[in-house]
Amino acid sequence: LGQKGVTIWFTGLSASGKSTIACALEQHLLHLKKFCSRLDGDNIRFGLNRDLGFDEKSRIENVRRVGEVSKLFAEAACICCAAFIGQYKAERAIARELHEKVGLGFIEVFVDAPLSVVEQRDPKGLYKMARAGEIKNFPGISAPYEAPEKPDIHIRTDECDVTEAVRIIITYLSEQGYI
Ligand code: GGZ
Repeated sequence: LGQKGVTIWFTGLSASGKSTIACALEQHLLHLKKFCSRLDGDNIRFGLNRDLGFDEKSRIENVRRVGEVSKLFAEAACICCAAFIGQYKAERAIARELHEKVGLGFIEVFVDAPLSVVEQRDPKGLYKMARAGEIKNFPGISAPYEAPEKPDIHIRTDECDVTEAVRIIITYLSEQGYI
């Protein structure tokens, strides 16, 4: 293929725009005829990880398994776009380490928007339910979200649109020799 495998991990609060950007990036990469895949809650939590809920232990296990699966994709020379909250730094660091110890790339993209903004968006009404105590353990409200201190890429989704976000990531991938 002549393609280097890499995982692009989108981390950020619920409704920050992770899946939206990952989808748009995947489309762009497909147009470029690159071998890519996308993992997110919609295709992982209903299949491979359907036994996992949203308590702290389950989320840690969710991120651990996604780290392992994305590594397998990257090993197969794929550009793997993984969009998961991944609320803990330590868990994201483990995913990175899994990749780097076998020479695979790992790019952490911080999909960042202030809590006030994501709470305003609230597309699924989850923030409202979390505020009301109807769902527990919600990152940003009733559970921590540990933002990356030094993400490889930092995107403020309250300041830039999806097209711009994709452009930033594509430029980075190109500079790093992945595309
Ligand atoms: C947290 C929930 C919950 C509860 C459903 N708590 O923004 P979304 O809605 O579309 O994506 C979120 C997703 C979080 O799963 P992840 O696999 O990304 O999280 S983690 O990395 O923490 O394992 C959210 C939705 O699932 N969702 N119910 N109770 N998020």
